Amino acid sequence: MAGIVAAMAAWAVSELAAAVLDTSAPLISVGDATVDLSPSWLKDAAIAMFGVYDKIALLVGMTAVLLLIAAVIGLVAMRRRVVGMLAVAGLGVLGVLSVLTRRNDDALAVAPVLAATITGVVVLMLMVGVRRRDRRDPPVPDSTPADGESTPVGSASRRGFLVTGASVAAASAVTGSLGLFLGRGGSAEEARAAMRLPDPDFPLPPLPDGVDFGVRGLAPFTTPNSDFYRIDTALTVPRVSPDDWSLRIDGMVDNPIDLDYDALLRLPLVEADITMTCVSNEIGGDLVGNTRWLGVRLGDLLREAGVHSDADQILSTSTDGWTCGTPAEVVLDGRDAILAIAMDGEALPFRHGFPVRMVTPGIYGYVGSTKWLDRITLTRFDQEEAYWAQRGWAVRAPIKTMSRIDVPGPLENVPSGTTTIAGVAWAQQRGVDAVEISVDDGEWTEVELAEVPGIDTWTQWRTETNLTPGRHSVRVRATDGTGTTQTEERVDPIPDGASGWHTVQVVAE
Ligand SMILES: Nc1nc2c(c(=O)[nH]1)N[C@H]1C(S)=C(S)[C@@H](COP(=O)(O)O)O[C@H]1N2
Ligand SMILES: [Mo]
Repeated sequence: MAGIVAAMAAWAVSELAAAVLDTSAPLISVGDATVDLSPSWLKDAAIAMFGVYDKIALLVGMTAVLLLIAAVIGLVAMRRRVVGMLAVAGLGVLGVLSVLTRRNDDALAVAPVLAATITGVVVLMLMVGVRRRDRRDPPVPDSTPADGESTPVGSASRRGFLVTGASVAAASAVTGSLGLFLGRGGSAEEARAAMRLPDPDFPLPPLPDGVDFGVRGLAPFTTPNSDFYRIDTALTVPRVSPDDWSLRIDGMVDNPIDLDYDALLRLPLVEADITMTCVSNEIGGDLVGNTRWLGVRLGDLLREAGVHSDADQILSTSTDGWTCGTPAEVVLDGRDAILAIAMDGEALPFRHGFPVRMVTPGIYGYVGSTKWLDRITLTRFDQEEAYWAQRGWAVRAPIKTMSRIDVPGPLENVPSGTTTIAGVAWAQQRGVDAVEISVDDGEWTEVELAEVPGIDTWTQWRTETNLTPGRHSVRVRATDGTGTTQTEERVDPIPDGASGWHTVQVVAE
């Protein structure tokens, strides 16, 4: 109990210190460092087991482990005070190290760890001291033998210890909650809520009427922001206020650029319809979403900065330290690579990168779509490696042509006779020219395609087919704007995206 109470107090003080100093809470930094240091197989297993709850699972597991360590340190400290204190100091050093590896640009982030360590030592000494006093001067019990040696360690003799422990725990709960409340990023929330989106200087025409078949169960052409998939390494969603946001573009450029949020909004604002896709998306998976983005063309900014001809990588960093390597030629080739401030007519949600993120059409998210953008440095692939490149993923990763069956769902029962089959297909930067389906390995037949606003979005497709009663398999494949048909060869997402044809089994009755 001494150890656990000391850990609670240390946590509470660290949260409050982090909130007051406006830096990151040590628990989160330690969690982030744990994620970074974990081998890929462990991360994959955690994602497979906990799905979108993987971050919560990590925090719960980490807290349990820390409390266990704290309890052991408490027990040790009761016998050997110095050893207990040294153990707490050791944890402090580990904390400082993990904070430094995560927030090397923010020396203040060390302060909450130091505050937590000192608090841990003080509370532990206090608890040990009280326990020793309880033992030395046991209250004289009236119903137990008066023989000191055989006095059972009863509740009365623990009173001082229990009262102190409960008080510290209660104070910690209040302090910690206050810290969490203050550190919630309230100013960023208010700023986002109060924001009025500027009108685009170069608006797109409204979406064509025919982009959406409106088939039930088929992914809508525009993914609502609330349904947009989220993939990132951030344990807590960064909450950066536009007032605190600025971007530096430096490295291999003639004129480094510093830009705050207002200056960004004064640049020409464009709209772009772009379907974003995660490289981890499995065949038939839903780590893909489409929307209309609002932002500033990154290529124009880079031309203003004057990119050196031998710089081939745009290394972007997010406020939480994640890095992304984008091929310079991709952003400079004229496509709609943008610094986005809004999606689907709304300021970016915090989960999707508020206040500013990159969106680069045609390449997977991990190589072109940095959220919570902080810095852009022009460099070379042979000099610097970004986060996922360090972990074995490809450096250049154009999105592969892919098609998916949404209707009917897997193993869904459908009425026999005429049945609707529908889905989406994407081949960003090339466009989708045709989609075909094959029932029970029969002939490929072309299906109807919905309209699209450009080559960077997915395309809905549908057809009616006749199914006899019984079980059937339906496959789909797309052909992109260059005339190349999606490959049948099944490969896993790592290192540069899954390929293969999506097949669903359906039962007609
Ligand atoms: N800061 C930051 N940006 C990031 C990531 C990240 O981990 N951190 N993940 C990338 C990946 S892998 C993808 S697929 C897209 C997903 O963007 P979304 O969560 O808005 O859908 O964000 C990219 N941008
Ligand atoms: Mo991704």
